[in-house]
Amino acid sequence: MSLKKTWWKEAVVYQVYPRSFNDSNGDGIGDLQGIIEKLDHIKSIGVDVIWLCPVYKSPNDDNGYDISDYYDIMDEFGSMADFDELLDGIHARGMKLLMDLVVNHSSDEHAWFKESRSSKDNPKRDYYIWKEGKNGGPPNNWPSFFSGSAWQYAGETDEYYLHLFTKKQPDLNWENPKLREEVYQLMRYWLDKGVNGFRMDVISVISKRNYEDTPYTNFNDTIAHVYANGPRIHEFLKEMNREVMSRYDVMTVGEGPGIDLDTGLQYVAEEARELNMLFHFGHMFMDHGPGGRFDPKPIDFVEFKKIFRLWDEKFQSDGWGSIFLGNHDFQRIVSRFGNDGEFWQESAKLLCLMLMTMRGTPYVYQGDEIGMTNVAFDSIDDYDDVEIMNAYAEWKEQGKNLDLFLKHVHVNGRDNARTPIQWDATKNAGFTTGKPWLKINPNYPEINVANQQNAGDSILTFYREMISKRKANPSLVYGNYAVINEEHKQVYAYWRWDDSIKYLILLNFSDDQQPFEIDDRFDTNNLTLVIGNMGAVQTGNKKSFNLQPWQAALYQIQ
Ligand code: TEU
Ligand code: CA
Repeated sequence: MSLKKTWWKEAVVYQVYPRSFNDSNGDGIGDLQGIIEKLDHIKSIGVDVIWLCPVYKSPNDDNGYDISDYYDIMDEFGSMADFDELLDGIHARGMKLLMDLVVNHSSDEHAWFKESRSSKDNPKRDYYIWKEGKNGGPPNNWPSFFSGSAWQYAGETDEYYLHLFTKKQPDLNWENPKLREEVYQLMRYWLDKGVNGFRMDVISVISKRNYEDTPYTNFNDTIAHVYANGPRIHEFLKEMNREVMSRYDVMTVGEGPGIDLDTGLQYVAEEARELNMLFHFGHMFMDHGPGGRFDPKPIDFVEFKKIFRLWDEKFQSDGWGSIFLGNHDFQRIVSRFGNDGEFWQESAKLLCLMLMTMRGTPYVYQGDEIGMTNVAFDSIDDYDDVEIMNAYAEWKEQGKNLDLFLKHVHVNGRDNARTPIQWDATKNAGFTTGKPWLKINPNYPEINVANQQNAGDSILTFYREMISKRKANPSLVYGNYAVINEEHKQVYAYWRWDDSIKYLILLNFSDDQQPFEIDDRFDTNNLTLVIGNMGAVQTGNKKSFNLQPWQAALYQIQ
């Protein structure tokens, strides 16, 4: 049993990527008034918290993850008055708001960086990380997450600055106490406005090690052992908690590339007084080969289940987990982990039932509640994501096969999750009256909110029903977890239980019928189907089941 009960453990979170959510003024870009128009839709799903991706002023080199003013709203998204109206609208509906805190780096157009780069001795120089080059090149061999070197030469002072992401995202220097105080001040500003917490962007990499070359060729190893979990990370997060979070009733979730089972608990243990929970990436990077996202390898389903078990074991008596399968950085869940063709509806519902029956706070990414799928644009020119475009340029420069690259983008590119939300079957899926900033998935006439809104068997209806079941059964939140026959290659089955109630969850992650034998942890002679995506599972006797393709069921054991 997890220890203390609290609101953010019992919450279901809905992630909004504003640029693609809803456009209210016809400029083709989603905005804050557009979100306000759709708050009743979000509320209708039954979620408690909205995680809002960055809305601060930004040149949008990385769609808002490059912030040029932490105290103002991006022009394309509206004004601070719009933000205040949005926050009031969220609170008026009994929901809470998490902002996206991006403080590993700022934009190179931030006033701090403009001053910092101008000379070697200005007060803001050490807000960023500057090093002399070596042998006519960058200070070391660190690669950027977004292709190329993690260093950019700046002629004004004949030095290089560090940017783990794009060259327009210079890393902030957390060794500098003045910079840290700037961050705490901006955090207080938003919390004093009534914001209820933060999702903290790549928080695992804010403490840098020495600047030795990375010895690793596999990028994930460089992330884990060179960039993440640096020497002062816990000191910084404890200071941030002491100076800011401890003074508010807030929820914090740290995005933690490179955080693994050996390091995870240090960030979220109750006594650590750092963060409430984490996004780890064990299951999200497992199909990334040595070269990262565009060097894909198949998902190992047994490994997928093992990762969930190991993390659940890690947090079973301390700390807390997040449960997510997708977000704005990964392809659509029904395309990645389900079957977005023949079994689109069944598999979308199966993934929902999994998200809502695990121990940890579940996160729903915008559009997954209607089963939005990957998209396959014909040309690289139809794509926007800087990670895609930088990698494309690198493949081109290296003379690699660009048709193959486009195929990888169709499968793994982040823009799969960034096509505009499909509200209805009218022009531009009801997202905008203008030209959408990114093309809309051509399947919007078939997949949209309007035609699922009142359909009893729709994915949207299933999300609403499933989330209400989770909220009505706190044992699904705090109860124990034990996987059944983890080695089975197609079925994911597990028990959830506490002193008062026991559940059996059966998920057939395959296109074929699957006979499945459960273990005898509990007596299953008297099962009640709580919810399923296609009615009750056929059963030979009370221990052997015959699961239809993509069948999902939550049973209560009487
Ligand atoms: O993501 C960091 C991150 O880990 C992912 O970007 C992922 O590692 C990357 O796509 C490589 O495959 C956060 C934000 O979620 C992302 O949108 C930003 O681009 C990034 O940080 C920089 O702020
Ligand atoms: Ca707009």
